[in-house]
Amino acid sequence: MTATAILGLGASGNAAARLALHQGEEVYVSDLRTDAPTATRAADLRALGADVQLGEHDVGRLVTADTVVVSPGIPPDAPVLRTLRARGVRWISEPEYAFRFLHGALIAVTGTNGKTTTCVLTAHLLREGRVQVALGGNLGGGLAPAASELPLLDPAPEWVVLEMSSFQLADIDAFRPDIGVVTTLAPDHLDRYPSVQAYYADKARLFENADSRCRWVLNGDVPEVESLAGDAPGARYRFSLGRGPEMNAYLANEVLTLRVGEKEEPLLPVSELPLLGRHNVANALAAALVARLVGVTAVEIAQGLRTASPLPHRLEAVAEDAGILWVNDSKATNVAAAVSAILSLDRPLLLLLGGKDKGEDLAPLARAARGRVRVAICYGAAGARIADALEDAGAPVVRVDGGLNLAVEVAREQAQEGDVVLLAPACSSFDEFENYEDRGRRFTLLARREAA
Ligand code: UMA
Repeated sequence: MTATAILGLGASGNAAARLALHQGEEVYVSDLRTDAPTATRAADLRALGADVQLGEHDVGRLVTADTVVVSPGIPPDAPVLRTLRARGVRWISEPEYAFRFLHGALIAVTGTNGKTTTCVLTAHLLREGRVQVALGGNLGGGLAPAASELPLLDPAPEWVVLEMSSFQLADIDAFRPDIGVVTTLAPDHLDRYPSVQAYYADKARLFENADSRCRWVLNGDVPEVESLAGDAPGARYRFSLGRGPEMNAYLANEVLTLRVGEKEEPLLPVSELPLLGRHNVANALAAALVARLVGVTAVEIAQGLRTASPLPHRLEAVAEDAGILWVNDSKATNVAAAVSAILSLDRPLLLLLGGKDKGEDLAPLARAARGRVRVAICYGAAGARIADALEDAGAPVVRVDGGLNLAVEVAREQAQEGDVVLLAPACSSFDEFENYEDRGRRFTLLARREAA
């Protein structure tokens, strides 16, 4: 019997364990956590026949396993991975494991920002074209299951749309998408990677097993995306906000337009896209291009784009009160995403910035904030460093010695009719919250004056 060991019992480990059990494998799962939700997941898996250990990892079991599957949240310098590396044990990421059993053609979407919106929109457009599609991977937030749940779907979908983070791409082996998408590229996760290059190198693994049948959908506005693809085989298609008909998806007089073959196919005017923000126009172009490559017609794509709905925590308007609009962009967990949010809204901004510092260069944030942000309210663990950077660049700053609650209180005091109070914190949430969804939910409750 094949022995499969799974490190981590979050959403990834849980799904991988169930898939391995379904394949009739001997399954060992371990997680350092011993809290109640983890214990419940462990009990459920034990009932299905897995051997689950909480509180420590048994290296002996890992070393003898045929396959070791690692959850993406376990950093490469975690003691258990250092030990495995020293013992010459190789491991794979959870989507790589899922890939071995996946039915249906695969669309894999990566990029620093825009992954989730592009994935959800792509699946929506495929459905509009009556293509049977399943969505999964890194999305989280209850939006879609982990990759390993998808091979168990019955009936199997024709197409699978998978969101892939750099942490998941880091440990692939044979993973190869039929259509691979890179939405954007900008520095991120510098709390885990030693350099931006190391982060990009993991992203570049999307192209590692490329062959001539692959099709690549690339952001034509970001030169680093083209560099990432290098000389990978396969056909290339590009989308762009700034360039014209030399692209395959672009804006012609503010109309989203496709040109995959000879013919130009207008889809719909930007003003009719029901999503806030310029970056969402780029995401829509990417998704439309993928859908067209799958065979969905331009008419169906246009119809799908008209009925697209905003995702929670991504430039989501959550309250309007006395002429003040409250916008939750808690998913803006890095500088590039926060900059994109700032540039997307054309009303005076009260911008909430802070959280756990990821060590990013804050200069682009300071540049974007200057002139556009009426007041930047800096809070949480990273608040002081952000406030220093913005002040140095001449942006108006209020320093809050506390967390999100206090920051919202200050925003409420300072907001005037016509303002937007925008949570686009440019940081992860882990200094105060479980995750960005938790932070976004709290902000929403506070904005609506519903918080306890
Ligand atoms: N652990 C150990 N040993 C260690 C270190 C950690 O056992 O030495 C355990 C932890 O206690 C934890 C588990 O390993 O229980 C790690 O779980 P995880 O953090 O990988 O969490 P999952 O629930 O499996 O969620 C992961 C993704 N999380 C991360 O990449 C951090 C989810 O992406 C994803 O939705 C899910 O797999 C399914 O694919 C979230 C995310 O924040 C949304 N992603 C980042 C992002 O988008 O920026 C990359």
